[in-house]
Amino acid sequence: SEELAIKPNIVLIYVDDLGYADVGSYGAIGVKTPNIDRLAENGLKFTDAHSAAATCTPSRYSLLTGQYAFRNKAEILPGDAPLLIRPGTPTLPSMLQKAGYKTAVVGKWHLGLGDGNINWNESIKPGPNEIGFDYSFLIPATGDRVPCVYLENDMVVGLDPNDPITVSYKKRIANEPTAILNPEMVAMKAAPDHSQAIINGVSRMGYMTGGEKALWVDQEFPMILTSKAKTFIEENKKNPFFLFFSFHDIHVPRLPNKQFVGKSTMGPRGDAIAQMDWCTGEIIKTLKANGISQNTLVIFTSDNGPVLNDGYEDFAVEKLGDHNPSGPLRGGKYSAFESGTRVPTITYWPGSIQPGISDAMMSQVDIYASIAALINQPLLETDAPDSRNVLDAYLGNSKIGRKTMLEESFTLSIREGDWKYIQPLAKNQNIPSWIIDKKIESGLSKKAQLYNLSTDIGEQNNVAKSNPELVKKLDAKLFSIKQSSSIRTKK
Ligand code: NG6
Ligand code: CA
Repeated sequence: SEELAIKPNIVLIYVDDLGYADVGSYGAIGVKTPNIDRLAENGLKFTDAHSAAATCTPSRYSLLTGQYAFRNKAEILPGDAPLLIRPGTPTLPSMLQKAGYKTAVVGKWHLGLGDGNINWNESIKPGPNEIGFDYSFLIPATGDRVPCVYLENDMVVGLDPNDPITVSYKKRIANEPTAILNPEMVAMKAAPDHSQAIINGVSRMGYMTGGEKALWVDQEFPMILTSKAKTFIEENKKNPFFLFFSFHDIHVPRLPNKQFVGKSTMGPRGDAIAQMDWCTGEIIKTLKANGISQNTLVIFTSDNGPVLNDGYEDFAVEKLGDHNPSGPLRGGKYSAFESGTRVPTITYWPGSIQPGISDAMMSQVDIYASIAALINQPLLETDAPDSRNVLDAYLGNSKIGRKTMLEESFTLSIREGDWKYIQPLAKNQNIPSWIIDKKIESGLSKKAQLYNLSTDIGEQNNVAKSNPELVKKLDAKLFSIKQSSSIRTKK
């Protein structure tokens, strides 16, 4: 009907830590991703589309608020952090609710919950329901952080009141074992910073006791999360809906279901990609089976670039073979280089998006304003202040996305066309020691960096010295973005 055509369903498939070349259609070698490849073949595949930041929390913050993460000092959060997006903040799902959509988030959250000092045994508010989601089924933070329980709306799922949950990121709670004290209890060795609570034989960050019956089984994530997503789609097929399907894959700890073990040549990291591909296929199948594919815009993307060893010995490095998660790009998760934020991105909408490839420069911070434009939902000046309407590029009607684009990492970078400027660290700002320990190509430096991506996509030749005027200009542009008041209409 007419109304359905104006308000398509929106399914945002958000993978965790998926690198630019980690799927077949972007050059993967060690794993097959037939479902995602089919999306790319029948949809629009972007070659220069970015998450807003090189880590999870800042990226998701920007995606959901249309505001740069640095404006709210968004950083990777511990598992008991308060809700970062405060109730009353305009969000992508609350904008969609105003337009009559039913909204849901299923999967990894990692944006904090409550107001601090969470009691996991009671109703936990505020959470996603207070910032625009009608329904939520969550992994509260990450798989490597306690608490290891699902949260459905405001309550832990399956909690036994006689076995209350206690969580602490400061100290051991009782005399429970830890991965440091009892290494024999964990199958997969973890780094010291990941060696506190042992839950399901897996070492985690933070301490947790109780909630025995409510504990998740990591290997069941694909089935449980996919089935919650399917149910939401089926229940809402008659009205416009927004589903934020937020994978835990391929984040650590990588513990794929046995049906995916050995599906790649790369061990757990590759098998987790195969598992993620399967789940993606299930979502697409569900849309088809319910006769709503032609009426649903699917956006497939990732929250930041790839990482191999991220706290667990799962042989991601040893089993890589010829597979290069970043393809031609330099860096990865945490990095200011392109692979920190340039991620696989596909828009798929049978009948409405023509299959093809787009080189438009895109940032996820713009999804908010672009979707508002798609459904004709007016925004106030103060809504989604950093988000721009680049709908034509998302739909393939224009080859131009952003002219200037910010990339956030532990510093800020700015792209203008093929030029990329990475801001030097401040005098008193040091590279985090774990970045150095892990030998991550962070792109952080006390020196200004300028790269010409048209001839140097791998960011090998810093041409800042020979282009002082351009450096000055881009630095000034960055400064003006930082200073600008948060008003969307000011460009
Ligand atoms: C880092 C963790 C890393 C991972 C990441 C979150 C250390 C040294 N590293 O702080 O293991 O959990 O946070 O990943 O603690 S993200 O994709 O959610 O941003
Ligand atoms: Ca991530």
